[in-house]
Amino acid sequence: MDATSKQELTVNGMTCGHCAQTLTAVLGTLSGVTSVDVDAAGGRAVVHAAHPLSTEVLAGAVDEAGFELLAVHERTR
Ligand SMILES: [Cu+2]
Repeated sequence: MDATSKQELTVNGMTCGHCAQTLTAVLGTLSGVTSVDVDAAGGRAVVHAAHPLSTEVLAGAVDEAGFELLAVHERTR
Protein backbone atom coordinates (compact mmCIF):
# COMPACT_ATOMS: atom_id res chain seq x y z
CA MET A 1 0.00 0.00 0.00
CA ASP A 2 1.59 3.28 -1.02
CA ALA A 3 -1.26 5.53 0.08
CA THR A 4 -1.99 5.09 3.75
CA SER A 5 -4.84 6.85 5.46
CA LYS A 6 -5.12 7.59 9.13
CA GLN A 7 -8.38 8.99 10.44
CA GLU A 8 -9.15 9.85 14.03
CA LEU A 9 -12.77 9.43 15.07
CA THR A 10 -14.46 11.06 18.04
CA VAL A 11 -17.07 8.60 19.28
CA ASN A 12 -19.82 9.07 21.84
CA GLY A 13 -21.24 6.26 23.95
CA MET A 14 -18.35 3.93 24.72
CA THR A 15 -18.02 3.03 28.39
CA CYS A 16 -15.75 0.01 28.71
CA GLY A 17 -13.36 -2.40 27.07
CA HIS A 18 -16.19 -4.41 25.59
CA CYS A 19 -17.43 -1.33 23.79
CA ALA A 20 -13.94 -0.86 22.37
CA GLN A 21 -13.85 -4.46 21.18
CA THR A 22 -17.23 -4.11 19.48
CA LEU A 23 -16.23 -0.92 17.67
CA THR A 24 -12.85 -2.35 16.69
CA ALA A 25 -14.53 -5.41 15.18
CA VAL A 26 -17.07 -3.42 13.15
CA LEU A 27 -14.57 -0.86 11.85
CA GLY A 28 -12.23 -3.70 10.96
CA THR A 29 -14.74 -5.10 8.47
CA LEU A 30 -14.73 -1.92 6.36
CA SER A 31 -13.06 -2.06 2.96
CA GLY A 32 -9.42 -0.99 3.03
CA VAL A 33 -9.04 -0.91 6.79
CA THR A 34 -5.75 -2.39 7.97
CA SER A 35 -5.90 -1.70 11.69
CA VAL A 36 -8.01 0.04 14.31
CA ASP A 37 -7.01 1.47 17.68
CA VAL A 38 -9.88 2.30 20.01
CA ASP A 39 -9.62 4.27 23.24
CA ALA A 40 -12.97 3.77 24.97
CA ALA A 41 -12.20 6.03 27.93
CA GLY A 42 -11.05 8.82 25.65
CA GLY A 43 -13.91 8.34 23.19
CA ARG A 44 -11.54 8.03 20.27
CA ALA A 45 -10.83 5.55 17.51
CA VAL A 46 -7.97 5.67 15.02
CA VAL A 47 -8.61 3.93 11.72
CA HIS A 48 -5.65 3.01 9.53
CA ALA A 49 -6.65 2.18 5.96
CA ALA A 50 -5.36 1.95 2.43
CA HIS A 51 -7.50 4.96 1.52
CA PRO A 52 -9.58 7.52 3.43
CA LEU A 53 -13.08 6.34 4.30
CA SER A 54 -16.06 8.63 3.80
CA THR A 55 -17.71 10.13 6.84
CA GLU A 56 -20.92 8.36 5.79
CA VAL A 57 -19.24 4.96 5.83
CA LEU A 58 -17.55 5.62 9.16
CA ALA A 59 -20.75 6.95 10.72
CA GLY A 60 -22.66 3.90 9.49
CA ALA A 61 -20.15 1.54 11.06
CA VAL A 62 -20.06 3.41 14.36
CA ASP A 63 -23.86 3.44 14.42
CA GLU A 64 -23.94 -0.29 13.68
CA ALA A 65 -21.66 -0.85 16.67
CA GLY A 66 -24.16 1.05 18.81
CA PHE A 67 -22.33 4.34 19.22
CA GLU A 68 -22.43 7.82 17.75
CA LEU A 69 -19.80 9.37 15.49
CA LEU A 70 -19.22 12.98 16.51
CA ALA A 71 -16.27 13.98 14.33
CA VAL A 72 -13.62 12.71 11.92
CA HIS A 73 -10.13 14.17 11.72
CA GLU A 74 -7.97 13.33 8.71
CA ARG A 75 -4.35 12.57 9.36
CA THR A 76 -2.01 12.41 6.38
CA ARG A 77 1.50 11.12 6.67
CU1 LIG B 1 -18.92 -1.24 27.19
